[in-house]
Amino acid sequence: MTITITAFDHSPDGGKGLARDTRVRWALEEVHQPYAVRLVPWRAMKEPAHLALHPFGQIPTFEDGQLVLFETGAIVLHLASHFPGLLPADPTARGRAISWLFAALNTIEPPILELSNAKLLERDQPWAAARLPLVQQRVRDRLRQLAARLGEAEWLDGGFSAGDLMMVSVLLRLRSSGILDEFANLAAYVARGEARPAYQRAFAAQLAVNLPKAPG
Ligand code: GTB
Repeated sequence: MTITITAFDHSPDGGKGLARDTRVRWALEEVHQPYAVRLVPWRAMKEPAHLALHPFGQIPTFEDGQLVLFETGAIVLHLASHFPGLLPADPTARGRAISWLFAALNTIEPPILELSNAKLLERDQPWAAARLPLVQQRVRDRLRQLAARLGEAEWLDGGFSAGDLMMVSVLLRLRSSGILDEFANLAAYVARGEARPAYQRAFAAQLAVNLPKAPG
């Protein structure tokens, strides 16, 4: 049975790899599982066929036979639990890696999303300029803590894990803000993640979908 995921047919980022199918593609590449991609136009995301797979009408989804998953955390954890390569065998190390996976999604990603919202969705509000520094500060506070924990280590806890995959994916969203580069060890950590062959394959695959088409 071929694993099938869904992705935007046109990502709003034009192929920068920031839409969340990239992290799922990356996990699939790390565990060497072939997959198919069904591209979903914006309109179709809110129609019954897609809502049956994803209650919130979002991408990505994951199908493997009868199993249908949504939420990138659940998808990456599922892959990491079923195939070798993304979680250590030792139960305590495995638990810590899973903690980092959740930390990426529940502690680091929320303020980063707030920053995106403040810059894009809320920029025309009369209070937008006053609020932005507060939101930026919340991101910096979390990054300072994360940078202190990472120190000069290569990955967050021993070898590369699903926790690093998710943390790097989340931090990538910050690059255009310049805030990531204020933390040299985090910027280097993200670059190490991007340099992994599995990430490169995932990035190239999403870019192939989103590259502007030549006229004619
Ligand atoms: N918590 C869910 C998960 O982790 O799976 C969040 C899924 C999600 O937000 N999906 C987005 C979506 O489907 C696409 S990735 N949005 C449509 C909708 O909600 O109606 C978010 C995203 C979109 C675009 C960029 N970008 O252009 O830079 C980055 C991230």
